[in-house]
Amino acid sequence: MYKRSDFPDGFTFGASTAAYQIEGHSFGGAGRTHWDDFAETPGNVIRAENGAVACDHYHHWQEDLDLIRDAGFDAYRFSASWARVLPEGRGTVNPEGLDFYDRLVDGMLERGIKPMATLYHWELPSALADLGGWRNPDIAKWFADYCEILMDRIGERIWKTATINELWCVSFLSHFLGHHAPGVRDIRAAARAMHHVMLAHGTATQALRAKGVNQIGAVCNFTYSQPASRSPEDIEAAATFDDYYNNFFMSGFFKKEYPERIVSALADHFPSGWQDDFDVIGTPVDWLGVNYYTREIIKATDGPWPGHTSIEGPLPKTQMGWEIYPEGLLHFLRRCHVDYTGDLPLYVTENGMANPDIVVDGTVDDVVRIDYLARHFDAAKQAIAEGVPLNGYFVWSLMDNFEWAFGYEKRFGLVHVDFETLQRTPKASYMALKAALAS
Ligand code: IFM
Repeated sequence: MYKRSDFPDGFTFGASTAAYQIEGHSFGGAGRTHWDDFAETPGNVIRAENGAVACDHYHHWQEDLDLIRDAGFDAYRFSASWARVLPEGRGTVNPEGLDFYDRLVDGMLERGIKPMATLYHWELPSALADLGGWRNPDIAKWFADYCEILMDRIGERIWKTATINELWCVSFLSHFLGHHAPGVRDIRAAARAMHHVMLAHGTATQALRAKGVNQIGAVCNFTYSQPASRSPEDIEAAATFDDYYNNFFMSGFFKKEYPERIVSALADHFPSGWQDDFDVIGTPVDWLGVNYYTREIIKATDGPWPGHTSIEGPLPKTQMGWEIYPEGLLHFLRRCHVDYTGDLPLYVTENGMANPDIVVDGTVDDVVRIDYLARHFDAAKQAIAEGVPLNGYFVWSLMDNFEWAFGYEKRFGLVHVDFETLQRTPKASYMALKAALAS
């Protein structure tokens, strides 16, 4: 079993959540978001569920911060909702929204919890979606303006700030695969969103630095790309997946270029002048967040780019159907360090699993999650032993929440949430982590 003393002194343990997934977006004057629109459109989200109430963290935040403190976590990675701060995305500020984040940050500090803020975790204000959202180049400026407004209020008390969570999901998953809001399936929209999300990250980073905000990071999600066979076709297909999923964003940030395979596939669809934006995109960051869950088995197919499909793998799977593959975490920690970030501090900003947890006699026996985390902690320890500057680890998630297109069905929490009564019940994995962090 893992314990805190297995990790270097000062290693930061934390839990992660995101605004739309927990807060209850119908409270406190928040504006409509493209996730509300997406969820209201039949077929997009299981049972057409949305984030209107979620865990009602908006009213339960003190209880939730107590759970973080009582587990012994050092830090809490939360996100702020753009539409809560600026209901129309620009213009008039919602004072209740800023007050909420103000209270939340103070609540963390009072409990000795370091606040790690994410500035965008997917709830784009609908008013900006109406203008093209991530397809519109002006989004870089809109995003930077919102970041400045929020950070003017809370920035001085924030331990570390991430700009945009999981740029692949914001762009490719949402505009090419259409699985997330706005649910677009269009190669040109995807290419534009992929570039604009990079530009928005860089523009906001520069604006915040100019205001004296320090410790700004980028957070990317990584999925290990495993060719389905040794055939040259499958190997090339897996390399393409690896490039548009894992390398595109890292290469933009840290090498100021996009991978050649992606440029040749998407160059006709990138916005004009994209080659001139890399000095902004590559604005230095202070740390990198690595979100890691699984691998995919990639098989080449006939047909248009990217010319592959994912097939089912042989390993045990989580409730999401995702294979449990901790070796992938070690792989990406090594790869980030060696290929991209050098001595830059790394954090695992998300890792965890969904499980169909139920409460029996007041407890939740999620032993599979205890094992999942132990195996991924081992991968992290191995990376540290090899010299990777990994400084912290955040479990996804503190509590069960709105799992996007899967609604409330998939439970990722260390804490069980009854979505009828909103009762929180710490699971066995929470208790195990609490014991580990105390030892
Ligand atoms: O719930 C999500 C989170 O919002 C972003 N990273 C992956 C998690 C699990 O799917």
